[in-house]
Amino acid sequence: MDPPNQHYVKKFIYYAALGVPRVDISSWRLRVSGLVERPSEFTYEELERMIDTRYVRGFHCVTGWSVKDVEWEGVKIRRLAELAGVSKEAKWVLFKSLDGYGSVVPIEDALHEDSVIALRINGRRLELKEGFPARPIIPHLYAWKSAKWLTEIEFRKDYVDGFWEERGYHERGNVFLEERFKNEGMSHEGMSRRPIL
Ligand SMILES: Nc1nc2c(c(=O)[nH]1)N[C@H]1C(S)=C(S)[C@@H](COP(=O)(O)O)O[C@H]1N2
Ligand SMILES: [Mo]
Repeated sequence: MDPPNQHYVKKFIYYAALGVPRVDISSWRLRVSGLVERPSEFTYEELERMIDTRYVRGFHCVTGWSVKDVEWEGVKIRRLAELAGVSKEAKWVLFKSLDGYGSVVPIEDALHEDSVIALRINGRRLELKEGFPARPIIPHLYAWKSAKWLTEIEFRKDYVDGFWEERGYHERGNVFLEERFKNEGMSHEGMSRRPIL
């Protein structure tokens, strides 16, 4: 199903609103924190061994461009949540990145069976500009929710803005419901400026 008011482009437009960080994969960890019984962390190798999901989906930037048929491989967020023992109190998930970027999604969206921490795209590891080592992919939400260079998944009771939510973008961002902004009448100027390639 094609989402409303998006147009397909051949290639990704790479964004790095806070710059491309330097990644040292031997010290990198993915932490699972917040309202969990067992705060946890995973190395890149551990996550690679845990890959349990592969699918092909469209990728949709809220500014209107989409890429058709991207193949993703990753670990279900639901599984990481279960391993950490997420509390029933948790209502929101905050994704935090090495560069200081963050995004927030409702817990139901994060625990959807297609919601993964993606390590691989189109049959290979993510490249640095693509968010290596890991980024959340929730195919039915706009792509700003997919925080590149992810380091932490925080389960929370209360809502908090991430980078773009603070700048007026929607709390959930469902592509098919066109949840672009918290309020109408915003422009995409900030997000469209300065793609890295
Ligand atoms: N860390 C970080 N993650 C980010 C962004 C960013 O600027 N920094 N941009 C977001 C936006 S607006 C989109 S559309 C997608 C773009 O993914 P791409 O750069 O792989 O094309 O990444 C999202 N994740
Ligand atoms: Mo975007």
